Amino acid sequence: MSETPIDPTWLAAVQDKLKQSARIVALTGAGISAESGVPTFRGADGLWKQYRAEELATPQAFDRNPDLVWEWYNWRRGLVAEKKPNPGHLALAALEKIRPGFTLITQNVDGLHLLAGSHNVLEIHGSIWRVRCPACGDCSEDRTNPLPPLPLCPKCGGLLRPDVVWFGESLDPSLLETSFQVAALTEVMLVIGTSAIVQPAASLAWQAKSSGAWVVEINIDRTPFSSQADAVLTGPSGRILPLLLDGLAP
Ligand code: BV8
Ligand code: ZN
Repeated sequence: MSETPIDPTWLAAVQDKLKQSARIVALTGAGISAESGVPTFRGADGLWKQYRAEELATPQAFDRNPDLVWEWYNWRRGLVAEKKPNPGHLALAALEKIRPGFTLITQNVDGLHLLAGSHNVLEIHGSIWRVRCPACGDCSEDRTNPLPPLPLCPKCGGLLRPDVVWFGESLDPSLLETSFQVAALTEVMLVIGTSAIVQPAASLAWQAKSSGAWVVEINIDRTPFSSQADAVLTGPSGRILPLLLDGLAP
């Protein structure tokens, strides 16, 4: 596929801004994992292609048909288990090493940022690798692949669920509060690979912008946030993020 050139002027402008900034936040969505082979939600190969979010990623769907919901999560866990972080994930892990004031907020549940070596990560939609027992509250990482069709809690025998945030469920209040705080205080926010549709995550970009941060959108496409961004770098994040880091490396 011929690569569309990244606009060098804007690339240099973003590199300069990152050089001058101590407090940087990245907000990532499914697009940053696309080059690792993880399907996005709304893309052509999207996870919702043959399903609709309402049928699967909601508490009602789980109550109604836990077998189908667990079948979908087991399929996703199997798919993600073979995937590796791509240069975009690795660039953000490198950024954390050279900028202690860097915070990574991700909507993704695939765990690829942690696998890439990022530590200061706010997984605001949870993790597909954790399971939680609604009956007794037990919550742990479990990479068994696949899990039984209806996995049961080792502590109380209750039906486990994926430790992710479903549509219609509130996000973890402390994670959300921290996310909005860092968004309000950051000098630069990189909004990477998200369609900026899902709330309240998408509002973090607007929060940063309205608090005076310089906001950069990195995406292969336009989004509802594009017109708000101070800079838009159009292209795959796996190509753009390493270029941004090149300019920053000490
Ligand atoms: C909440 C975990 C309070 C699960 C996810 C009506 C009733 C109830 C709620 C609502 C409602 N209307 C609106 C809402 C709020 C709702 C919402 O936002 N709905 C949307 C659809 C409008 N939000 C909620 O329900 C949230 N909770 O509001 O609680 C509440 C409580 C009760 C009642 C009402 C409100 C919970 C939202 C969390 C849902 N869980 N994931 C799981 O994964 O199984 S969301 C899911 O979508 C993922 O986390 C994903 O990250 C997220 C967002 O999608 P994106 O990451 O942006 O991915 P997408 O595919 O959309 O876009 C990919 C982008 O990447 C594209 O722009 C593409 O161009 C780009 N791209 C592709 N390749 C590349 C690339 N960019 C760069 N490089 C590339 N190579
Ligand atoms: Zn239990």
